[in-house]
Amino acid sequence: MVRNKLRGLYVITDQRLARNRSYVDIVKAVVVGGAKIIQLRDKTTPFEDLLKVGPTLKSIAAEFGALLIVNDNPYLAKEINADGVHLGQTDMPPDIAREILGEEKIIGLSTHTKTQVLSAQFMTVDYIGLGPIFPTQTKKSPYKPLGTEMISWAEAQTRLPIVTIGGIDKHNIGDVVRAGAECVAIASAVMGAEDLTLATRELIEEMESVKKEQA
Ligand code: TZP
Ligand code: MG
Repeated sequence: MVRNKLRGLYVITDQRLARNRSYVDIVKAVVVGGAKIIQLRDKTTPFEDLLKVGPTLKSIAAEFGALLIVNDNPYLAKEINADGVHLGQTDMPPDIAREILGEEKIIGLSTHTKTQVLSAQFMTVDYIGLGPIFPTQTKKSPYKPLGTEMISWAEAQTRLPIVTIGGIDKHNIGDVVRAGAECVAIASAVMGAEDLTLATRELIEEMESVKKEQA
């Protein structure tokens, strides 16, 4: 069931890149554009403020059949009844997040190397993030860009749904889909756009046109 939902465009919030638009505006704009998963990624706003806006964001996403995933913090995810949490390799271990969230919620884990991809299969995770695929400014990371070859490799190695991430935009999303990606996560190519809905829609159209080309 989770596997079926982890497809399409996964949009990661970045309020600074979105010129401080409100979360309600950001989430509305991207779900109207067709995003299927929204990740609330905010490392600076106080927990209490995210707690206040969270339930509204969850309702907006649910109204459009989209999932709301919280970055880093399973407690926030639980409190706002989000659909799940996304963890990095140095965040809380997935099995502790599972204790907090229970079996029904989604747990995602970032992976950056072949070893991390293979190890994730033995953890209580529902999908893996794979990246950075291309160079990105959004997150300082010691990991070199993996390139699209890594997508085909990972798709062949693991049964976990894969969410590709890092430096993906309308010019290269086609290559990511051609390499086998079913779910693509994007921050700056949406958050930095003047019109978030249009940017989301254009990325989805490009994904779909490449999929048709392959069919
Ligand atoms: N980690 C690496 S890139 C990224 C995260 C969380 C966010 C995606 O960034 P962008 O702006 O789409 O490259
Ligand atoms: Mg994290």
